[in-house]
Amino acid sequence: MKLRKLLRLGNRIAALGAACCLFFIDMSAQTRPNVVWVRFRPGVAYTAEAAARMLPEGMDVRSQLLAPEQARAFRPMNALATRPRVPSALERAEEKLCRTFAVAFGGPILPERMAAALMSKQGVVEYAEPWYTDEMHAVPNDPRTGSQGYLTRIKAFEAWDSLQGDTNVVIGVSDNGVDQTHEDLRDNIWKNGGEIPDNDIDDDGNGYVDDYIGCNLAFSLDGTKPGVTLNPSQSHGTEVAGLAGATTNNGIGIAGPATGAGSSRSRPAVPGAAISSTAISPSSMPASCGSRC
Ligand SMILES: [Ca+2]
Ligand SMILES: [Ca+2]
Ligand SMILES: [Ca+2]
Repeated sequence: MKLRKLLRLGNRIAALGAACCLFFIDMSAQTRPNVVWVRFRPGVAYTAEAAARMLPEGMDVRSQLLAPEQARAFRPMNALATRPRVPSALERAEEKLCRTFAVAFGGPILPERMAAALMSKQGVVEYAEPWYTDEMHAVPNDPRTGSQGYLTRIKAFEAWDSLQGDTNVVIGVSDNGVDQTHEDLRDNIWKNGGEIPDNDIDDDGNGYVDDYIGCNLAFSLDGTKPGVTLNPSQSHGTEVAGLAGATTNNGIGIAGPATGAGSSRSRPAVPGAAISSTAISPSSMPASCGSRC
């Protein structure tokens, strides 16, 4: 085996080992979420525009296996030909590819179920099936991951194969406070080790009093104190913090792109960014409103 090949294999094994620390690696056939393959019946659709007209509302054509202008089957016939030419095996295969499309859809619908629904349109659909892939991807065990379509769009699964966060990264969320007790956030909340909480002193001299778990810049508006960033309601700040840094692979709720499974500085360091909250508006109103008022 050549050296370059060996190095590539070594890197792959190392990545697999690192990924296994946090994620279950599924190397069996997977289905890509929110996308299915659809092959229309002959003559129904050979362009993305024609395919889109045949699809239910809310479905979008993402790609076509083969464009007709690239297929022999669609080259202009010889004007001097006296009788129809029998398509070759290659042309027959190309014709099928030209009416096959990857189709995206939204919502928490399993690809298998969407494919079955499309198969019921037997008049126009020849077959529909999930996009199976045997690629190796890190798959967290958080039960609501399947409803996080944006993870696919930002290629989070592919990224997690190579990198699962950095304990040196702290994500700042400037909003209306965060519920730091939330079961999917509490292990990823960053704590400022240089600050003593609730003593009305800026211990680390960074200009902010009691910023042990984030910083409250709106305390004078909501009658709290500078160090109080807890917003126990299901607030906008909590949602934003979860989208960025929910604890990943803890079997609870959603997965955060930054991963993290207990990366607050009071715990042993493991991959994943931590969350620090800066309340810039009273807890009773969203940050956007606070900035306008
Ligand atoms: Ca401080
Ligand atoms: Ca203090
Ligand atoms: Ca989670």
